[in-house]
Amino acid sequence: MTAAHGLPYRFEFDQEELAEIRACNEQHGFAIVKNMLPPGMVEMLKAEVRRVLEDNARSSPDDTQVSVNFMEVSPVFATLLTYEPLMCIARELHGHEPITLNRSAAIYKKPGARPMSWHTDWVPLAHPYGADAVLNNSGASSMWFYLNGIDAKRGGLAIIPDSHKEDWEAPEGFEFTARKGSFRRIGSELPAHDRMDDVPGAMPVIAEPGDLIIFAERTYHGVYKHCGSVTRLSCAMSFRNTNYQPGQVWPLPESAGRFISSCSDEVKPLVEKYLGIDRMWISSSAP
Ligand SMILES: O=C(O)CCC(=O)C(=O)O
Repeated sequence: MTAAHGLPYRFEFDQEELAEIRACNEQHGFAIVKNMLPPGMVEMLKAEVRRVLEDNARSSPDDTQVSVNFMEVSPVFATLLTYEPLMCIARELHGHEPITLNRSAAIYKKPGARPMSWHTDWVPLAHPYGADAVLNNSGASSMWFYLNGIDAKRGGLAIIPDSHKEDWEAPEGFEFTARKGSFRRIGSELPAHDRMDDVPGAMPVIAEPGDLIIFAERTYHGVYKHCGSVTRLSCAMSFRNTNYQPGQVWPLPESAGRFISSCSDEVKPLVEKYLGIDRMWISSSAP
């Protein structure tokens, strides 16, 4: 495969190109792996995202529904923990150190959905902090499947290559918001910039159903307005090194406990240190 989208390096890979995938994610904060999932699995996962989120989506005026513990409630998604082509990549991203499931998600996005502002998933561990700060300070890279494919017209992802570096500066003409969580035009009063197409250095992520999108926890990203006609369905997981010591954490949620108990002996090493997520939890002191 060749370089694309005007970047002077390749960022799309075949699943066997493990070292190249890892190097691209480390150097540029993202990578795309083509044809990661077979079409049958893509269809099953679409049905799972609908099963988990569609009832809420139908009864809610919100344009987007999110599950923040999708793997716990989707046995189909959990089968990917034994899908070797994917797990080879997960292990490679973590230098073949022992890894544990960090978190998972699914998103149901209706046609017409508004854009999501630019942000980084990384949150400083500055008291008071929540579960997102703990889980997004772990060196985990998100591994997303956009099951209908994505581009700039269908509520796709936009990213800024190289923005995962700690010394990365806001794009020209923009300034960071509090704690560098996002950025906005200098002089703007918006809480965060929500246009994807006018930010220097930004690019749309273009992917087919079954492609895997990897990005680092600090990489700045946002989402285009969904101008397509089909509900955008996506799901993701991330892993962290098992030796990550988060300090304070929340009590294991019941659903996470049930999920861990339901896992086979083969999968147990990947979930024994899984924390689940409790978004109501707040740190009680500095870490
Ligand atoms: O909707 C998406 O594709 C991206 C979601 C996102 O930015 C996030 O979960 O941090």
